[in-house]
Parts: sequence; C-alpha cells; structure tokens
Amino acid sequence: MRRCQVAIIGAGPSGLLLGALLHKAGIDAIILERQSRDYVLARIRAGVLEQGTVGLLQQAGVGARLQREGLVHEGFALTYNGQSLRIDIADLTDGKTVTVYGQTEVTRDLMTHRDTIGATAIYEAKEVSLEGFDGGSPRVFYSKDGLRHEIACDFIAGCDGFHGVSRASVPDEALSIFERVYPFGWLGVLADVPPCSHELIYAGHERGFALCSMRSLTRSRYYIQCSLDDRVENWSDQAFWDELRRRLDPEAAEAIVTGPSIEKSIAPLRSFVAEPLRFGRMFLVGDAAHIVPPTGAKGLNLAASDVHYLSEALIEFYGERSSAGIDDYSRRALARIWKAERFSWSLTGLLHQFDLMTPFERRMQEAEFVYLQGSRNARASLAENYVGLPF
Ligand code: RFL
Ligand code: PHB
Repeated sequence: MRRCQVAIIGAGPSGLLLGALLHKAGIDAIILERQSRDYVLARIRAGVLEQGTVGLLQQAGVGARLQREGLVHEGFALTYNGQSLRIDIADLTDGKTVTVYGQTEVTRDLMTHRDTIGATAIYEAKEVSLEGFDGGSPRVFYSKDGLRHEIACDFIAGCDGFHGVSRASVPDEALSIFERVYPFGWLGVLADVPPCSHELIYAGHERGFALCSMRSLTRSRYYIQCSLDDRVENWSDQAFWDELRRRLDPEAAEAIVTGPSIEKSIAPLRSFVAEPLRFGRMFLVGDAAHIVPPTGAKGLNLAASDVHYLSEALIEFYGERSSAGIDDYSRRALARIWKAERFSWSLTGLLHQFDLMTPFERRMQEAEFVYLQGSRNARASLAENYVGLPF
C-alpha cells in the first residue's frame, strides 16, 4: 500500500494544476488518471483563459510558454443577424484582458512540469474506487496492468470531470443537483488556416449560433450550433464552411480561409451544479462538480478558481493545522460558480436559436442586442463577466 497526503483523481487541468500548486507548497500528492497521456492530450476543448487562470498557472511555475505563445485579446465581437458590435473588454474593465491558449497546451505544460519535478501521475489507472472519505482514513483503489493497488491518504480531490467516479461515490441523498440540458449542441472544427479576424466573434443568427475562435495565428477553431441528433459524418468540410459563412457578418464571412479540418466533434450543451463540494475528506473540483455551456468560455476558468480555493485551504491545513479553509471551500467556490453559471446561461440564451421560440422571445434577444449596442453599462457588465470575476 502507498501513502500520500492528497490523492487526486483525474489528470485534466483541475487535477494537474492542483498537483502543481500542492507540490510547490511541499504537499505530497498522487494523481490517478483513467486514460493514457496521449488520449488526454488529444481532447480539443477550451481556448480562452482569464487573467486569474493565467496568474495561477504562473504561480504554479508553468507560465513560461503561455507567456511566450499565448495571444492576449483586448476585445471580441458580438454579431446579431449580420450586425457587428465590438466589446472592448480592456477599456470596459480598466485594462483587463483574456489570453487565447488552448487547453491542450495548458495540459501539456502541466504534464511536462510534473515530469520535471518528479511527482507521481499514474495513467491508465482502471476501476478507481474511493472508500472511507466519510471517516478519518480515506483509501483509493485502482487496477493497473492486471494488479489491484491501494493508496491511503488524508484527502481525496475529485478532479475527474463530469463522468468521473468521485461524484458518483457520494450517496444520492447527500447531493443536490441543479441542471439544464440545452436542446442543441456545438459542432467544432479545428483547421490549420489563419483566423478570419484577430479577435473572437460570437455570432447570433436566425440559422443558429456560430463562433470564430483560434489557437494561434495559423490555426483556427470554429463552432456552429447544431441539433442534438446531428452526426459529425453528416458534415463534410465544405458543408461546414458554407454554413459557418451564412451565419457571420459579411466582412467576417468574406475573410474565412477554408482548409481541411484536423478535428471535428459535436459537444452537447449543459448547465449543471452539484452541491455541496465537500463530503468529509473528499472534495469535488472542476467539471466533476459543475458544467457550463461553453458560450462564456468559463468551464476551464471555473475549474482553475476551484483549484485556487482548494489549494489555499489544504496549504492552510498542513501549514497552520487549521481546518477553516477546508470547512469553507464549498461555500467559497459555489459563490463564484453560480455567478459563472448565470453568465454562461444568459449568453447562451442571447445567442442561440431555440426550437419553438416565440416571436416575443426573438424580439427579446434582439432587444438585448440593441441594449448592448446603446449602453456602455450593459457592455461593461458583459465584459466584467467575460474577463472573469475576482477569486
Ligand atoms: P476534465 O478535463 O474533464 O478532466 C477530468 C479527467 O479525469 C479523468 N477521469 C478519471 N480518472 C480516473 N478515474 C476515473 N474514474 C476517471 N473518470 C474521469 C478523465 O479522463 C479526465 O482526464 O475536467 P477538469 O480538469 O475539471 O477540467 C474542466 C475543463 O476540461 C472544461 O471545463 C473545459 O474544457 C470547458 N470548456 C471551456 N472552458 C473554458 O474555460 N473556456 C473555453 O473556451 C471552453 N471551451 C469547453 C470549451 C468544453 C468543451 N467541450 C468539449 C465540453 C469548448 C468545448 C467544445
Ligand atoms: C475555443 O476556442 O474553443 C472557445 C473559445 C471561446 C468560447 C468557447 C470555446 O466561448
């Protein structure tokens, strides 16, 4: 049997970032990941980092490449049925910005850092199960290469995403679940073509939402709203580019450079919160506890703020023998989570087409866009949320 102070389940951004921050504070953690390294790195997900997330990565000692290669953005465009409105986030938030740097790269940097510091991460750990977190001696079991292993620890950090084992190990009656499943998904395409604009474009259109994002000056990431029963196989590259162009303002549509897709996938959209985030000596962190629709670019950033609160709490526990931080983790994290849930839900509602939308609801979307056009206060509120509320 092995022993460590904190057993971290999941080597996504939450688990790896928590591991890096704890290591820096001299707290010994083991990370268990169900998938292989390559599988984790092949998932194409988030692209926009808040300043707070960038700061945490720097604090963890993994900010060097991000600093060199990340693209700092001072604004983005919102378009509605072909009319474009720039949200000047730097001007509206006293100079705050966001950084475009792919989640894949964040994960790669964190994995490399973990190798460099010689900290343990066990990939392809199968049949992970958690026991004893209600009492004083939690245990984690897993299988690897046909053998069953056991880890004894002080705490378990459930960083294992929406489909992980951590939340599933909590009895149903101990959890409150709040959920909204949206009646559409996003079809995403990654392509080695220059972006159509130097800033992101969020486009509301009567044919459905579209988003123009990027990973670098030579790699673009585009999304279009699609129906839930759609399949990637239904979309040739040509059909995707044609549909994307139809939903953009004329200038952006004209500037689209097409090329073969290097990844194409459909993601369903969901809002989800599980409360509370602490069960004795086990904590839920990141997507294991909450999901937001990607419209506000908040998922990865929320995972990072959970990690910030939990790492502070554990550092306080080991450094000062005080449990005040861990006792307050759930409350502190949830306060920020609900604000990001609200923002992501509201931006999703503004920009997507819903089946059975009434003419009144369409006018409400239009009226909100017109309000944003005419009111600096409305734009400032949007910008304040987009750059990320303070931790
Ligand atoms: P992850 O990344 O899902 O990692 C969880 C890890 O746990 C492993 N695991 C297990 N390991 C051991 N035993 C088990 N039983 C296990 N079960 C699962 C999994 O293999 C995995 O490696 O959760 P984490 O770390 O909390 O990170 C959350 C983020 O990944 C997520 O919130 C973002 O990707 C969401 N998101 C976005 N967030 C942003 O902040 N900005 C964005 O621009 C943004 N765009 C997006 C997104 C998510 C998207 N999709 C596909 C859902 C765009 C999309 C399309
Ligand atoms: C992305 O680049 O993948 C991306 C950017 C902004 C979002 C969602 C996804 O709101």
